[in-house]
Amino acid sequence: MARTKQIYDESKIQILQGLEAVRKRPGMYIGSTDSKGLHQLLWEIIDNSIDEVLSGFGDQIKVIIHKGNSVEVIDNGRGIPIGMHKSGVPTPQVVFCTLHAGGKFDTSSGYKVSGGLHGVGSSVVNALSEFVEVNIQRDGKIYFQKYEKGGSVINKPKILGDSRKTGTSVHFKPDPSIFSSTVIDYKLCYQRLKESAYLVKNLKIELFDERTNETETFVFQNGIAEYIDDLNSNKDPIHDAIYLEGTNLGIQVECALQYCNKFYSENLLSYVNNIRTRDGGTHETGFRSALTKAFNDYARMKGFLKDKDPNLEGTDVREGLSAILSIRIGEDKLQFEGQTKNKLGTADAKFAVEAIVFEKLKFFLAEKGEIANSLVNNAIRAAKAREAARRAREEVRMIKQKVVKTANLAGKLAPVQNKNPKVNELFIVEEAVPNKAETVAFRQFYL
Ligand code: 1YM
Repeated sequence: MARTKQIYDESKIQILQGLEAVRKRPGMYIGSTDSKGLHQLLWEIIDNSIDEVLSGFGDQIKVIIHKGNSVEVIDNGRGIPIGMHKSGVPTPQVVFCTLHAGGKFDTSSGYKVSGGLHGVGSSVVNALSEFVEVNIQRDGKIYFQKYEKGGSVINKPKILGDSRKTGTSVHFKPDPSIFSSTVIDYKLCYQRLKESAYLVKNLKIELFDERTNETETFVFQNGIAEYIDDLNSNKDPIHDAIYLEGTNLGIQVECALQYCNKFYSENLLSYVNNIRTRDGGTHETGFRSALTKAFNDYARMKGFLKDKDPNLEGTDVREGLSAILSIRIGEDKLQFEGQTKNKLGTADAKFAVEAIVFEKLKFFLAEKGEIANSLVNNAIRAAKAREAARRAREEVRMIKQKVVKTANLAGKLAPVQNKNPKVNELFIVEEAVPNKAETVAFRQFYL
């Protein structure tokens, strides 16, 4: 047997063993085998296309839901490298049939920045699919390779023809013996793809559902600034979205913020590598701290706050605020915390976000005096309201304490029965002669 053939066969056996592990415990790789897990397969493939866009190659992604609930993702990036990997296996086959420990392998120049399974996504999809068909346009040719039944290689990559374009298309059908449902949810795809298009500005994402002929195209030139406009459309925004961006400690930071008149509660959506961080983390901490600091500095510099005045607190400057914070961070620096791993733990993210948001917001406030003044006035109003509420709470606490202390009424007061403040009564019971109940006198107060 030729040496190369032997290596090829050995690799193939190893490959199948790897993918078998995924089929045995799919939950370990995609969380669950319900509809959420099913769609996770699709997000994994889309993430690879988004990574390619974020690396600077390609600007279009097309997602087609086919009639039998198979799905196809097409991008116009460089195309997966087609050459032979050092293990003696064609590179696409390594991508789709090997579980890597993490990160991309030798051919990789950059780092994976979108979410997902850190380089093993394509092989997990293959392991859990009835079939995967890969089309690669690269080096002037169209290459095709197919895998079936959880990753068995059907053919070596073959040339289908010539092409001047570049890109990758992955068509797969989730395995019904693994998933409780294999129905692809158009609405879910719509939402996810729209969110991705907001997060990667100028990326055109098309969605087409062959089952219903529904279709949609997303492209947002102004990215998350448009996202915030969309979220706040019914909240009466006070100003155009403020957009801040920069890179620090190798972390890309983007942020859009807008204050609104309606709905006072703060609304901060944060993302790390396009994945929502529902439980926040270090990036959010950095953002909040920068916001408070920038507003306080401005308020003091412009005389809104005098030396004797206390600083504005975080809650004051966040009243009525909607913000989107999106950061991109190399896999080597990624650390998640908490039970659901939805909380960013990377310490550098706090410093990077804090530095960029503070510096750029300071600049914005200095430039746009009119908006800045009205936002600072709102924050000062919030601080005053907070202080008034605190004083009122304190007063009530003091009165309660006083009443209990002076009358020592413990055990002698009962909660009021009537909720109407006009008819609430306080009975003070005086015992004229100690221990003689019949001599008890009542004094009635209207409160
Ligand atoms: C529809 C899914 O997978 N696109 C895609 C994947 C890769 C590349 C381009 C790519 C990456 C690199 C160099 C690199 C991948 N390549 C690899 C590996 N779309 C989809 N588009 N050239 C092309 O990272 O250096 C894994 S994914 F490892 F082979 F380089």
